[in-house]
Amino acid sequence: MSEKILFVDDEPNVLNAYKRQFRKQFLIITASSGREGLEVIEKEGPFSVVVADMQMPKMDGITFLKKVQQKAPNSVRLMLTGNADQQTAIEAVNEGNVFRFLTKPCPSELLGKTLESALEQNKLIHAREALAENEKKLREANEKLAQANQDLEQLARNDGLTGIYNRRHFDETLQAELHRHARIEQPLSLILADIDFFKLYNDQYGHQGGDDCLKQVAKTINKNFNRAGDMVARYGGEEFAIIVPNLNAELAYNVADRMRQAVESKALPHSQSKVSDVVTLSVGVSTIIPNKTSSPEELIKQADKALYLAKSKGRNNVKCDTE
Ligand code: GH3
Ligand code: MG
Ligand code: MG
Repeated sequence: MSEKILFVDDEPNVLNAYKRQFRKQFLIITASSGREGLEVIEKEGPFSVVVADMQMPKMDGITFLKKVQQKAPNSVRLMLTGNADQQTAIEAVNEGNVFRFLTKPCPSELLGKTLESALEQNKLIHAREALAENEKKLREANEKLAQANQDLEQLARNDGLTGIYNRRHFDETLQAELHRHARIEQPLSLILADIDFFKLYNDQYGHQGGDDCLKQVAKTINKNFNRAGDMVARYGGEEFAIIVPNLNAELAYNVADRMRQAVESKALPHSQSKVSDVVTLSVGVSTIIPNKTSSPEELIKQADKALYLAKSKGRNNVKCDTE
């Protein structure tokens, strides 16, 4: 399809001359006033190029082209002017309202060449717009990708039910913390917490009830550990593991017992428990100042032993591996 060009001039002879000159190359539409020109743009736009005479009654060429700029900013605007108005025309170009101006009478070859470069300019505008649109799409796609990666990472690190860290992330962190504490020669503690009589809880309140209970307990435990470096994870089933850096055995016992009390104070009813009428935890704590040969298994085994002791000594209590 040929390019659409709008000529606006108050002299019918001039408009006819333009038509004759360019109708083979372009689709030429004409209007005899600024007002009519704006109507044509509304009905038949968009135009690649709009050419206006400067001196027209009622609405002059500059006012008209400024309106075109607002209405259809992608149309490239040209102005034809008599010698007397050159200064105004130059200002219009400098202010960006008009792409080029030509003096009247304009040799047809020059007008033809100027129309061609205006059409090039119009293509450039469209290409730039398409580029910006593509860049926007690319940016949006990148943002989505980054979000998806972040979600994936979180899925890999977090437990689906409770939202706290999962066993995999716990294993990695414990290994790293052991190395770090061997280097700084500081004690590292591992706390294992297990819900008392949870099988009976499930039997009484159903699996969904059990899941809700696990969520509540996980939240309560997580809130209890908020120092930098503390890490709470779901170790499996109804067991939770907490890595606590830089505390001696006595202080580790204290934070573990504070957690046990926090869960008990939450007062989640557990009618079938044999130690309480609310949900309670048995807790085992192990603390070591690791050396280069210390392994996670060692620390876990010690904490597990302490937890077993807590179970056998009546549940709803905290035991250390030193006992
Ligand atoms: P103890 O006081 O000695 O710890 O007894 P317990 O009943 O808590 O321990 P046991 O290991 O016998 O049972 C644990 C129960 O936890 C059994 C299992 O069905 C339940 N469980 C494990 N994972 C989930 C879970 O994701 N959701 C629910 N609802 N229950 C779970
Ligand atoms: Mg258990
Ligand atoms: Mg249990």
